[in-house]
Amino acid sequence: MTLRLIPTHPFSGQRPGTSGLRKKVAVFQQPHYLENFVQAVFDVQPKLAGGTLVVGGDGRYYNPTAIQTILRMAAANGVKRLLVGQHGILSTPAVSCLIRKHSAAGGLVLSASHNPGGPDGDFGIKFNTDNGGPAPEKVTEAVYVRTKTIEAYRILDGIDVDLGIIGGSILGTMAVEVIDPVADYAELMESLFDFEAISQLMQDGTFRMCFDAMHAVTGPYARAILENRLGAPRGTVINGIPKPDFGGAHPDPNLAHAQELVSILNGHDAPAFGAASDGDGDRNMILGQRFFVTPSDSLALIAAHAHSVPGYRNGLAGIARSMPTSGAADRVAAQLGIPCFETPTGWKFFGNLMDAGKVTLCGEESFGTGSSHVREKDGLWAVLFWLNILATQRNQSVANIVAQHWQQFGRNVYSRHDYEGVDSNAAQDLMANLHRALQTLPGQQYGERRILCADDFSYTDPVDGSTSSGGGIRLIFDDSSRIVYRLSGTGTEGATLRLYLESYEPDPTRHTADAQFLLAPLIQISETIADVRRYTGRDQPDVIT
Ligand code: G16
Repeated sequence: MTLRLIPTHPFSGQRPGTSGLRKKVAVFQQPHYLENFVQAVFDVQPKLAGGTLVVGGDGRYYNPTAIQTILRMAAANGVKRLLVGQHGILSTPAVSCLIRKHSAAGGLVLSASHNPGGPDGDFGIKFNTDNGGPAPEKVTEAVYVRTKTIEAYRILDGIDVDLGIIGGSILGTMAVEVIDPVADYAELMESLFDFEAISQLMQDGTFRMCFDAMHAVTGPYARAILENRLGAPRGTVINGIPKPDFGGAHPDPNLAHAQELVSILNGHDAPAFGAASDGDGDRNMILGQRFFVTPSDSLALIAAHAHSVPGYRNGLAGIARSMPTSGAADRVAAQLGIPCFETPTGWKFFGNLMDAGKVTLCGEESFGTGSSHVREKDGLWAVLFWLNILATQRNQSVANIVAQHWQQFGRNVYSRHDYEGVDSNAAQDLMANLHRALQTLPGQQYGERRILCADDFSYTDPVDGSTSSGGGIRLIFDDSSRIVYRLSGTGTEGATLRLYLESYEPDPTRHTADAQFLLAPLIQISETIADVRRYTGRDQPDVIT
């Protein structure tokens, strides 16, 4: 095998977004495009040479090609040991679990998460550091800076590694281990949850659930854990075989894209519990019979019930949520007497807090929930947490559990409106306009509400003092309701405008009303202030969650 130094030229736009570098497949298929980015990672992370690297992806189109390239580049860049999932499959939380368990120097995840796949779809790559979490901004920026001057990359010539067979081989001087993608992760889950109680629930004859893997990476994990270990009947997991194009669907577990699951849970003779996960297995959606649990409420509920789950019985150090996530978890934290941190959007901002032992649970409105068991959000973990709650609260429906929670804490009514594929300049103009209004908005009255403060969210990490700005425009009203405007950092076409709407409803007689109905006045205010329709050219959002 020959080590080659291949001359290359920099590509513009290789700056990682909210979660790694995401582009159309065709962009990644350009000669040297993937290689440049990977070499930049090796260049700014010298400890990968001589260390262990974990590699895997969500099974999407172009994964096999990219993985073979990365294997040869890892060998050429001096990686000592490389762990790769069988068939290249590893969910994002499984990568995090493996990095931590095997003291790896880092991991590369090949995924564009919930974005569609296939030849015309999206591809992505992200680097996770030795704590198992997404690289922090100082690392992603260093990678980006390196991509701007790169002149050559290192790669071995050679034949492909057979990823179909579990076992070891040697590539150059690097040991390659093709591993069972599920085993270590499943063992970790078993250490956190009461599998005995959950399997009794699964087999008591009255409880039924449905898990939609959306043709993505969690299929093998969910089958192994829910069906094989916990005894849920075969067929509990639907769409359980990962497909390169996710069956032509959008592997995003929300009300708009997980339609098959939603119709099962809304249908006749619906199961008691429904859940879905996304392309790379870090997101989750939780449903009851004809009932949707918002991710913000799910975080709050998980926090409130943590004492009944074995892995969390000793209590929570604290909770963290991204800024646009509702304040429901803050109310639980206050009652538990623990801190609640508000971070920018992006799981990478939770890493320091977890490493420093300041928080145990983290969550985001974007269908992400997780804990310090790994350093990524974790879809199946959230599903198992809910199953553990249901197993200890037998005879309670998901809707009842949430209703009781609202009765105790009040309801943070919440919704996100997305305008996708908007003209980038128009979206920038909308945000710039809001920026200019920040000084004049406080004090203004809109119907019964008055704006108390308006800002662009910025964050100082309490652990290392690093700062992050431009987190989104917040308008906070005197009745503690809130509007947030933000541009997504994960889209690959035009801009996606996200509008986050939240109000607080203490009155239990109004708790069952539809969120869009309760938020209607706030939605109107958000339009009046930002002129969303004019800038986006749309009459309504593309996706409402
Ligand atoms: C990623 C990040 C999350 C973030 C989400 C949405 O999730 O890991 O922290 O909340 O994107 O980000 P944005 O609003 O910028 O599109 P995933 O599941 O796509 O990796």
